[in-house]
Amino acid sequence: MKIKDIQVLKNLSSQGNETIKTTIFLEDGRQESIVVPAGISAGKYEAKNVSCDEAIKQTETIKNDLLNIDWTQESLDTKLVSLNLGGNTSLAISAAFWKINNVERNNAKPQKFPKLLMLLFEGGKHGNPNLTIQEFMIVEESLEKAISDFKKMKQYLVDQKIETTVGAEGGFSPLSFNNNSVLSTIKTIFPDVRIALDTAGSFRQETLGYKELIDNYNIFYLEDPFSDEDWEKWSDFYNQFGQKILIVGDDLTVTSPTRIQKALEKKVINAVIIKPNQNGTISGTFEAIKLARENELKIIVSHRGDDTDDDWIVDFAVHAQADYVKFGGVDRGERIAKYNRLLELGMH
Ligand code: 2PG
Ligand code: MG
Repeated sequence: MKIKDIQVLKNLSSQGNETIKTTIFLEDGRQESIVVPAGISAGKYEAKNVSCDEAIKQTETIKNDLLNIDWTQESLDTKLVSLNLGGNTSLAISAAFWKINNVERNNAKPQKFPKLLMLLFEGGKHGNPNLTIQEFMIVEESLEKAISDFKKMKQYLVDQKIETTVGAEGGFSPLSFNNNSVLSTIKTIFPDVRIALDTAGSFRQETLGYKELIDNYNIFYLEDPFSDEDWEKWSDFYNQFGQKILIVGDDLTVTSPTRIQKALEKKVINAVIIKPNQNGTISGTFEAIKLARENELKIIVSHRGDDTDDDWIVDFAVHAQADYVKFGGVDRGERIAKYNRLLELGMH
């Protein structure tokens, strides 16, 4: 596929930050755009982003190197890596190119529904910091049920006159709640539901440790229970709970084959978050997925805290046959965009 032109513009993300919208025009007349998301609680080993202005400058500077060459995804991505660009600059080009062949707007076929991690409450850097756990999610088998459960929780908060803000990813974030009140509320409303938590590597729980949490609540998934350097704690935790729950690397593994390999060697995870912008190219992201699959890790494809209206991550998740997806609560336009795309793909 030969690229005829690349355009790059400034866009705003869901947090009002500047990001890039990159459009690729092929010689055969096809074109696709991508608006790049960013993390709020980004891991320190992620591909490094550059400022929006710098990403625009980088794109303009290198684009002539990319024109009129017959690229495959792999050859384009290899070239992008060799150019040493910001993660946002390179992912935008790589993902826009990927979209051209892989995002079908009009004739999308019904697809298998990945299990959905529906976000109910959020705290940490995403919401009310009294909630030291960043994300409280429940596992759902259908979008319809997930939406109805989200609304049920909303109704409960309204009925109880609990004032709440909306967190960065569309979850509830009541100022009067702490981790315990969230978990007991979820348990009261959904006694049998399986709960997934992302502590984003910085769990501070006054009264309960992880063991009590797992025993008292129906926790089946813990993402980043420790920081990305605490290998020993991860390892002890895996030895204790690895047979019982999903132990998920996100900031630990940053969609990097090298970091995933290290986590496998140290035997600390049985599941992994996949976020293309942590890696910087689509081929690099698929390499991470391949390594994860070969080692029987569950795959969770995820949006970002500072996301955009772009919905291509849904197509990516379906294409990657993710076991689970994380697209936030049923609130805020950039999250609804993902759920609308699931609907368009016939996944109800
Ligand atoms: C996470 C993500 C998405 P952020 O930690 O899993 O929920 O948050 O993009 O802010 O890193
Ligand atoms: Mg995370």
